Amino acid sequence: MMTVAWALLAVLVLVLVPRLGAEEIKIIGRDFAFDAPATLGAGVTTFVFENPGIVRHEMIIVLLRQGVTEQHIKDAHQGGITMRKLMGQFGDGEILGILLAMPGQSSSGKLIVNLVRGRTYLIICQLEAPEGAPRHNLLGMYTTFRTE
Ligand SMILES: [Cu+2]
Repeated sequence: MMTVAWALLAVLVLVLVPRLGAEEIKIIGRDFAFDAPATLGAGVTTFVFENPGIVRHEMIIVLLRQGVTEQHIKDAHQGGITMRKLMGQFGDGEILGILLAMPGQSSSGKLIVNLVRGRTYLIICQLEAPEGAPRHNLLGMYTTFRTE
């Protein structure tokens, strides 16, 4: 009887575990732009981050408030907005997470986000590398994606 129970448990683990963050999405952070899908499915999603560039990059994921579009974000960047102001004006809550990657490497960690259907998310790098240079988002290192 115990053997049957363990066998059932093993089957459950095999069936259920891959569903946790099953959808793995690779985001590429270049000097200075992101390659990311324009739309993603809702649900638990695992993000990995790859940096083929020559400077260090990050990818921060932010849920945007309802009604905020990529154009709002573009316009804000034209005005040289800071990350703090960007979050205050357009963010829905805190940042969802962050991954960092050294030049020519992938992030050592992954980020699991439960994406909500019908929303817009921002991916942004606001690092200042090399030091004293403009922050990467002001050089174009941001993008948005929609969920469906
Ligand atoms: Cu960057």
